[in-house]
Amino acid sequence: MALDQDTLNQFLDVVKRYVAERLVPLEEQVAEQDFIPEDVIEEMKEMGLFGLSIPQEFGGLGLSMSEEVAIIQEMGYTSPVFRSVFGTNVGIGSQGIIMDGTAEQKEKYLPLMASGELIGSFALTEPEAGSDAGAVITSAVHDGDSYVINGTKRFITNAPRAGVFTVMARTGTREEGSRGVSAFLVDADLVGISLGKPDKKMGQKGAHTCDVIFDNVRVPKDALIGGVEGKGFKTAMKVLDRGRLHISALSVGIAKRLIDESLSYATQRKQFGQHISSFQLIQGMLATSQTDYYAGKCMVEQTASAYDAAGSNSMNAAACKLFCTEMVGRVADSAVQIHGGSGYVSEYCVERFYRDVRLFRLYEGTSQIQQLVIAKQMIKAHQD
Ligand code: COS
Repeated sequence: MALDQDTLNQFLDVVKRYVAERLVPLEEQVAEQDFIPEDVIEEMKEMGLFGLSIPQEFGGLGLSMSEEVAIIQEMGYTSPVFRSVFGTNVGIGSQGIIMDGTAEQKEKYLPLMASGELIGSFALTEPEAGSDAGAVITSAVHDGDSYVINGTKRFITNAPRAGVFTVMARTGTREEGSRGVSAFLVDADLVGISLGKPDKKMGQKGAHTCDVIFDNVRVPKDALIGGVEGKGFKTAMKVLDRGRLHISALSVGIAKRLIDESLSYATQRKQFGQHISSFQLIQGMLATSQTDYYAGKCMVEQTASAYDAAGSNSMNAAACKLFCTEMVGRVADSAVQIHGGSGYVSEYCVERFYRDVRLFRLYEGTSQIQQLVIAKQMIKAHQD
């Protein structure tokens, strides 16, 4: 544990209050304007949220995985776009450096990421390489003391705010597959980098994604993560293992919010002369959602605790992501159902959350990719 129990409890309390008093009242405005006010971002920086997982020696809070999932569950109680602003710094935008970066790379980037001064973005997906992440065609060609990067990355979260991209690019041949992929730290202000137009998304308004285009972008040799070619795919997979647990915790937090919204509505709304919460068919939906939520929470906390004790377990991280993201989809669907016609209009937040949570079954690996990861590990373990 990075924090003693009292300090962790206090921090959890601060985040919980901040979510309830500051962020929840802003949700509608952010969704409508597709924009998070700068002062909120500044407040989140001051709270240390950008550096949750970054080691203390680099200015972060250095939280353990168990501590991180506890905080992220609290953050899940509000619109997920607030978490998204700092989420890449905590996860996919910084972890490549933390896990595999050189001492110089850590020194250069992590303190700025921990404070939130620098936003890190993760650039893996391409127009033709989504689930098949080992098939990236963005190239990085060695040229003297530099590499020259060319290619297009797609759906890149926080790209418009990013100061540095972790870019997975091919240094080897296509035939080498994932073994020919390397990871680079590419500063966003380099000549040759441009952004596509903002993606028009189904939900998560306020969180921004777009294409990032690299046109003959020259980066120094020491931009290669860890200084070794051909390790980029493995770096990406390790980063995603951790990210999948983080997204699972977020899903659990949102499920809790949706259940509370459903309970509030069901205990106030009257039909047939009674509160609808007195009807067993409504109770059935509430009870199933609560059971789903509790199962997800137990899974996430158990997997995070095992992560702290023994390191990453890809199969269990994928199982958490598969279960928790599907679970929050079911809970959101029931929340809309419990709200009846009101659940379909934007006056009630369940309609927005229903759209927001749809993303979780897609990014950081679709549910089907999680199934593949789980089955592959099962079969391997059986054969070993
Ligand atoms: N940790 C460390 N190494 C890993 C790993 C992990 N979690 N997963 C795979 N590897 C290693 C393998 O051990 C293998 O190493 P060797 O080449 O030394 O044998 C190498 O990486 C290739 O692994 P594998 O053969 O399993 O790769 P596949 O091409 O079959 O792809 C999937 C595996 C499909 C699981 C991967 O491409 C994936 O996760 N895709 C989804 C990508 C994704 O989540 N995209 C979201 C965008 S980011 S928001």
